[in-house]
Amino acid sequence: MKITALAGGAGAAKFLKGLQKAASPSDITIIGNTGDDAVIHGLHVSPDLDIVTYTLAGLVGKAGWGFASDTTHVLDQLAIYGVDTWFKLGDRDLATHLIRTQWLAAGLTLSEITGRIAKALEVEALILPMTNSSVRTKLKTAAGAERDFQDYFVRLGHSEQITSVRFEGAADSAPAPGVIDSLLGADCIIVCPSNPVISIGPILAVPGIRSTLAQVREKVVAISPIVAGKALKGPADKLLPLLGVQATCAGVAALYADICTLFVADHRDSMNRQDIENTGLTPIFLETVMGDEAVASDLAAAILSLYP
Ligand code: FO1
Repeated sequence: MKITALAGGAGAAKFLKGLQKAASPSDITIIGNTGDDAVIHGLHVSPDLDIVTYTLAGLVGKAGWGFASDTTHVLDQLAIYGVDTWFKLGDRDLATHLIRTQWLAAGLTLSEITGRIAKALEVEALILPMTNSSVRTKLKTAAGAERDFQDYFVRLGHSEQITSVRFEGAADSAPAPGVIDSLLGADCIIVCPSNPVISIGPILAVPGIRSTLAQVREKVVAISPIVAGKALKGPADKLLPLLGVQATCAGVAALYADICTLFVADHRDSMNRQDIENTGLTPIFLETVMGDEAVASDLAAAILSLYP
């Protein structure tokens, strides 16, 4: 069974680790968000692609990003030189960004580089960036400033009130090679439990991706990242109202109504059944709070069983 997944960062990666257990890894294609890519200390960082890669390789750190047990000698030395080191890059992680930046300068595409890194870390699933072009998530604050994604998310701890989000460069971007084919060729497409505004939003903003999903929506299932009106991690609950929906699983269902037919919400939210049905989607209530890998693989297996 061929499976394609749309993924943001840590929430998606936890689910994908379970999916890798429930299915054959070589049958999995992951389309990753690159809207939160950034240039830090002159290096190209692709946080969501790396989070997924390191997690599937079994190497991710406790925080859900970076390598486990990494050291910070380079950052510590930069701090001695007076450099602001708010974005925590471990030494081994820096090697990834160094080689990515070198390979980009040598003319390789982000797809090729992502594939090389995954292969080196022995990840069998195919990880594709949503696009090889530059698409950057920008957030407008209530005070009128426009923030780069990592500035808003990490440096300022997503504390500011946001009035709008845009994806710079999206209109002129194209899906990376293999993205559309993987959607058309999949038996099952899973929208991971990632932030619909800033993780899945940039992927859907790449021309051709949303329209292709709409075309094949009978085989698309989305998983709610909102449980009991709260995002398990990050600012999804604060950002959903920007798209005109409530911060509930039914609000997320409304955003995905054109691109899927099945909608997985947490069993704690089963009182939202009617509201989800009102969006036209069929709700399925499962345990989605992935406290450990077994919950993630059970969730993945339950979802795959919907596509016999
Ligand atoms: N998230 C943080 O909250 N603080 C950090 O210092 C940080 C560093 C970091 C380094 C490499 C990387 O790949 C990810 C990193 N993240 C960090 C996570 C990242 O900013 C976000 O979780 C994603 O961009 C949103 O999915």
